[in-house]
Amino acid sequence: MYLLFSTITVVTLFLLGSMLLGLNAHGHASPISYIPKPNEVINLGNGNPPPNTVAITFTETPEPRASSINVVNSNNERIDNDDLKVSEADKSISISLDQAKLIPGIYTADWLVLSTDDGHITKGTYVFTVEGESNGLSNSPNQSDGLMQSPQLSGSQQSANDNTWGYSKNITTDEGIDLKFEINPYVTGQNTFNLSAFYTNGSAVENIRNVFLEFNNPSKDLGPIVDTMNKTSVGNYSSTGAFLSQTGSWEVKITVQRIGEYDINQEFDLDILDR
Ligand SMILES: [Cu+2]
Repeated sequence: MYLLFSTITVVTLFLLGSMLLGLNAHGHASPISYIPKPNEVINLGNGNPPPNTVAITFTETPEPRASSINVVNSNNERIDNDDLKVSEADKSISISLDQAKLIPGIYTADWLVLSTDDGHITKGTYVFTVEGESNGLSNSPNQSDGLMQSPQLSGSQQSANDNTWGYSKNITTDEGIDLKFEINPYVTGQNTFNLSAFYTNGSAVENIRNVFLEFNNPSKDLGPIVDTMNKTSVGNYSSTGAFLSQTGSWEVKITVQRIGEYDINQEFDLDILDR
């Protein structure tokens, strides 16, 4: 009896362990490809057609009744045709876009899928940009006609040059690391983000594995939009993208992943004005 009991216990524990390992080992329905791509800039001026769908392919099959894509313009107006299609064979979901509404601008795609394989929900947000001179509504960063007089500059904001407003924030962590974070220009649309990490004695933080940015705009139900910054030199990271796709209050989260030490996490809010 005792032997039988322990055999059953061992088998049960083994099965339980395998299930737990199995659940941990796979990544739910994770996106593996996107059309358009995250952060893609589609230039109509080069003869490219505007995108007619947003399509995302996953590692697992999405459940049609519990999956969605929403595509909004920078005024938070939906520009898709609310005709979600799920291809179980391709493990993909897609939605068509209203071509009449696809003027040059920044578009945010918000998706949610329920995996039929394990019942887990995953969701995410990404941004793409349509550029073109055809109708004078371009949001191209090179155009200056959308930029107005100086907004009320507060503490950490500063004027970067005649055409753009920059944002700069300095944070010193408890362990004596100075983080300097900059956004240029400091308006909606394509921005350059820079982060430097130096010890207060002036030497660069060398053991950085990755720097991630995460953006959320809860009042407009956007995000998390995540980005991995590129290393430009020791201690210096940069990335470009239209992550701040709409005006309003955004939560920014910076994660500096280090080799052999804890992550550095910083969170703060931004108020983004229109370009
Ligand atoms: Cu899962």
